[in-house]
Amino acid sequence: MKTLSQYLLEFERDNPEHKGLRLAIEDIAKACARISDLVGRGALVGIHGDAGETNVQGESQQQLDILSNQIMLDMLAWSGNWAGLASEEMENIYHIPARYPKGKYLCAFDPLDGSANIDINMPIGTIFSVLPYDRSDAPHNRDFLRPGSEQIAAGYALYGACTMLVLTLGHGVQRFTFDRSIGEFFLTKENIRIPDSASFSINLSNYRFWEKPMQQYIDLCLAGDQDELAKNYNMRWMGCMIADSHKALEKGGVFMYPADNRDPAKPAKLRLLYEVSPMSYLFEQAGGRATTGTENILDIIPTELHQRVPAILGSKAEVDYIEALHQAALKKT
Ligand code: P6P
Repeated sequence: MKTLSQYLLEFERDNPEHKGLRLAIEDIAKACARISDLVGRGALVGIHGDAGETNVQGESQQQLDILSNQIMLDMLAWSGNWAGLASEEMENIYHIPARYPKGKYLCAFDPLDGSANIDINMPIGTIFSVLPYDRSDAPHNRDFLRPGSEQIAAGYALYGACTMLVLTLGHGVQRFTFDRSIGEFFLTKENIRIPDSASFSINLSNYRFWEKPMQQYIDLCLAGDQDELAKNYNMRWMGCMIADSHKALEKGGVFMYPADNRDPAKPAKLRLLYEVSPMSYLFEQAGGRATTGTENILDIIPTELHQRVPAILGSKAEVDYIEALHQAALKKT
């Protein structure tokens, strides 16, 4: 089996315009391997539980949130591959210290997605987005506010029974599996194409807060209406966007965290720059689609680092159908 390093080297030979991307991705893979090791040891090394602090999102931080964020900063800052970093855990971007050379890429990441799962040994992950940066002066927050269509790489690590790294460099989606015994990621699935499937991931307990089209779609899925939607639907909700999305990517279906009206200040939960945008890039590279319900995710220009958007990601046919319900509702207004 091909290692991640071999895959990246061959990619670089075939795409010389992306020279440098190989080493940048290897920085991220090494960081994910370190996070995977901590996740695998959990309470044995005292990393479970609350850190007693809240992040810029106003969410209480788990110890592993802080540790994972620090590992990402430590593994990317010194390498000379990066011009700046943005994290869910930090209000503003992280500037590469003056003692280190600067690179030509920006990375936006959620170092530990699914924090509520940490202490109960359920799936968690790290998700990242890579943008090109061609200036020599230091970046500002605004340099990260680019549409997802400008990403040149995106991916996630999924810390489950095994650790997987799912990656796109704009040439399809590849899945790598971590071999702990030798510390290498091996290519275990090439060119993932998202199958069509009657499966959805959503937190049903929020039903009463959704907009009508989303309620309408779920009603149809649950009614088993063989005329309108001739499929018998299955459902999952793992409480980790990376895990639920990974299921949809490999087995088909749709991951949804739709708009809801619980908190007028937060009409959506998931963050665009380092959660929904990288995942959308992966889904589109795998032949799927990604929409807010009314807008293609990859077309959205972020207005601020931690902007939240509704997310409907999955098999093209299913996402098209859901979007049509939203468009029809718009026409009635
Ligand atoms: P809820 C994890 O906190 C997260 O940001 C996503 O990974 C996950 O899909 C979602 O929130 C879970 O949200 O409201 O079901 O707890």
